[in-house]
Amino acid sequence: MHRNAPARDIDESKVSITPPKQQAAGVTAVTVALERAVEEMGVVRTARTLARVNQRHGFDCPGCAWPEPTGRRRPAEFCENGAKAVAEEATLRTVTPEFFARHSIAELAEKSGYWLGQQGRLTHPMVLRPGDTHYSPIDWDEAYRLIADTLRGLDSPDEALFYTSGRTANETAFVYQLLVRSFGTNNLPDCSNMCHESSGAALSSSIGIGKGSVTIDDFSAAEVIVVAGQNPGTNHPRMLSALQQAKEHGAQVIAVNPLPETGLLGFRDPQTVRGLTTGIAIADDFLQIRLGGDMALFQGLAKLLFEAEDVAPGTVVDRAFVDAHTAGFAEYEKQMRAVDLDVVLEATGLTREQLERTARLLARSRSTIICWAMGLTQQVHGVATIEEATNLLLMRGMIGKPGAGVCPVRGHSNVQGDRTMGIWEKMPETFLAALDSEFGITSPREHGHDTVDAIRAMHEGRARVFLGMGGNFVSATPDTELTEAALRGCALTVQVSTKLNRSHVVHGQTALILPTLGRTDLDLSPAGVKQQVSVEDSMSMVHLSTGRLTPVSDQLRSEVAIVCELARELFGADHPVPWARLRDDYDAIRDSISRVIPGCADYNAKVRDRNGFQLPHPPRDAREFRTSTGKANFAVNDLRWLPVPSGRLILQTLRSHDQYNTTIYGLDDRYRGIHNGRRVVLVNAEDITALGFTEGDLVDVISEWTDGVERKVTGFRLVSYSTPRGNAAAYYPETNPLVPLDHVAERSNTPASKAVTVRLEPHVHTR
Ligand SMILES: Nc1nc2c(c(=O)[nH]1)N[C@H]1C(S)=C(S)[C@@H](COP(=O)(O)OP(=O)(O)OC[C@H]3O[C@@H](n4cnc5c(=O)[nH]c(N)nc54)[C@H](O)[C@@H]3O)O[C@H]1N2
Ligand SMILES: Nc1nc2c(c(=O)[nH]1)N[C@H]1C(S)=C(S)[C@@H](COP(=O)(O)OP(=O)(O)OC[C@H]3O[C@@H](n4cnc5c(=O)[nH]c(N)nc54)[C@H](O)[C@@H]3O)O[C@H]1N2
Ligand SMILES: [Mo]
Repeated sequence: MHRNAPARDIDESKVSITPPKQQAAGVTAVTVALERAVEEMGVVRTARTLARVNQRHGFDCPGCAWPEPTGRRRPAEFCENGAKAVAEEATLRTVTPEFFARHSIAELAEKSGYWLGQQGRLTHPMVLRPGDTHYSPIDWDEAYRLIADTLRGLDSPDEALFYTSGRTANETAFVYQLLVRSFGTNNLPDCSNMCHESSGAALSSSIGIGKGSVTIDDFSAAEVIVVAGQNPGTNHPRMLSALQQAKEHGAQVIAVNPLPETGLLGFRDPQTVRGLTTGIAIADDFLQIRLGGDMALFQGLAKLLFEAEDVAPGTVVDRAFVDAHTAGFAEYEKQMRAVDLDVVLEATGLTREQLERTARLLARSRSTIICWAMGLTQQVHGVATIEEATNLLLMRGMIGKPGAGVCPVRGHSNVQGDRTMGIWEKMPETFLAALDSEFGITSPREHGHDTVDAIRAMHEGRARVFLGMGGNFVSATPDTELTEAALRGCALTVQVSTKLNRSHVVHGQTALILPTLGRTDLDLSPAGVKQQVSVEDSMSMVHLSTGRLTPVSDQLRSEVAIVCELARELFGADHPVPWARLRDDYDAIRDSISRVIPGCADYNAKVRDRNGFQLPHPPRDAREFRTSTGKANFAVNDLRWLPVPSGRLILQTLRSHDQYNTTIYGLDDRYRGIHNGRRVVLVNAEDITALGFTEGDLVDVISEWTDGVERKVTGFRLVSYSTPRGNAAAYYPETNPLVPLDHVAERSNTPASKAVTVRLEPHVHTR
């Protein structure tokens, strides 16, 4: 029924380029989604599976964290890329012990991430002992013993690192952090450290909570929606439906992006018949901004808004809101009035007309939402940029009222929930105290390592055990060469995974692969009772998710089971936490969640509500700001932007339309017109000429950093593309070797993956 996984790896010489697409979704999207699904799962499993995505009794789409509509759900509540995410997980291809016997580690290390991922679902726990050339099968119990023995043998619990990727459901996240804190460390780095950490840092200090303040319904009440640093057509396709509905209610959408992303400029809703035939332009205005120019944009707009207030006093600044609910306004006003618009124009690459037009729109709007994603967060001044976006909303009173607010659009489907459940290296004292009193443990108080610090700790020999709850740490993190050396220096690396990836191949002295159930899989307790998990979306809605597919192997265990069984082995039967009970009945976990996590009282009942329930958000619910001042804080920041050094380019590393982070679904970036390959670098035509190249040339890309280390990726094809002068774009994870570990956002320690200074050199063929 299903095709075999590709036997051959990527042949980049087959790459071809066509003009970028004018419209996203539509018929092609539906076709592509179904083809991909049928190829992986066969017809029957496809039909059964896709019908349950994001439905009330179904499972939460493992694609993105965009919320489900609160009212009537359409029969197909998923998108092309959601379907690909599901197919990737629900595939019938398998990676068995025979596969590992056939392929040595050395051989697998030569394969691309694409090839590894396409081989199928992992079926058995596997071990690689010192000196082994191949992984071999291991019993679950023996695997737990091996991990527990190694952990107990460490000089300090802080020598172990416990990573989490954002697919992990709430119940797993809760027991996982409980295990880690019971063991005695806060070393809980997660994918969020590389993702929306900057949003969390900015929003916590500005409004007292690191989460977005809008709900899905606010989109229909908004007059202006700014979408900055985000490519929803690819990464949050269902957001386009929300934007389209917002437009039907009269909203204006402004796209702020260095690239004219297809979804924002045109969209055909595949879920309506009309959408299949006629498309609409989502963005009413497109500000093609220079990389890193957003802080300047927000400051420039603030200046213009203050000037508009001078012309018509009392119409722009929401005095009542500012006086009642904010702190620091006078200083902010003073600083914004002093902003030099010429610098703003240079930093953004925009025209004065564009700036004024946008300011006029914002000045008139009675309800404004600002949405953003990685284009803003993965910048050295990402935190300050998000604070400026928030300032702009605060001065107009645009928080805590219908149709207005901050909207960081999250990535992984449960990345926000994981944080709520305690996956963070620096959870507050209130949380730790509640956890301790619920379970009779003593959580450590010292903050743990985030992702970047975890890599440093391994590299310097201060950490020796790495456990990954999902994800693909080696490929997702920056500075690939250094990170690989860091992991290879570990005594033990353990990956709890669904699919094969590079983190299984770049390993410590001893390595374990623990295969687990995914979102779509039926999860039965040892007594045969169906278990359900819960997740939180980007807008703080929590609901159940139930997998129904028969797992590809009877050896797979749920993430919760793996955590609880490991804990049992590590802590023994006398431990105060009832690990066996938590494993056997997730309701017991939820009961504890209800007592430990604020806003989760009565969790078991509320999560079973048809639409789930919404977690509290004081600014949204009551214009209450639990910050240091007790008010919303206007942040005051000196302007930062990214001048381009001469003869150099600033490179952003982003996603193609055919990948999920490090999981590569296929080799086409349909919307951008790239086919059959991924090693491309998109550069402005004038820069290609100015740098002495011709479109189609093969180049090496070398990043420049203060440490003088030469970081290089080779054999990339130059593609002429619409991006501001001095800016370039290429796909992650192929370009992660270029991102220096120390090149991070201030105050969030997030790798600045959208701001790498590079030079291009002709690629010399070596054979
Ligand atoms: N299909 C699919 N869905 C996904 C993912 C996936 O890989 N595939 N990943 C998930 C995850 S974990 C995340 S975090 C999200 C990521 O969602 P996005 O943030 O949309 O992902 P990126 O591909 O990194 O795109 C960054 C966008 O910001 C723009 N940009 C870059 N630098 C700047 C800048 O300085 N200023 C401005 N204004 N724009 C800039 C880029 O041109 C691009 O459009 O998607 C989630 N959903
Ligand atoms: N240069 C650059 N680097 C980046 C980014 C960028 O834009 N540019 N983006 C960053 C961002 S936003 C993020 S979120 C990170 C992503 O970092 P990660 O979350 O670590 O990476 P993923 O590629 O999403 O992880 C994929 C792997 O997760 C496993 N998996 C999938 N589903 C499940 C499951 O249900 N359970 C378990 N246990 N395992 C599962 C599979 O084995 C799969 O191979 O990358 C970051 N890195
Ligand atoms: Mo992310």
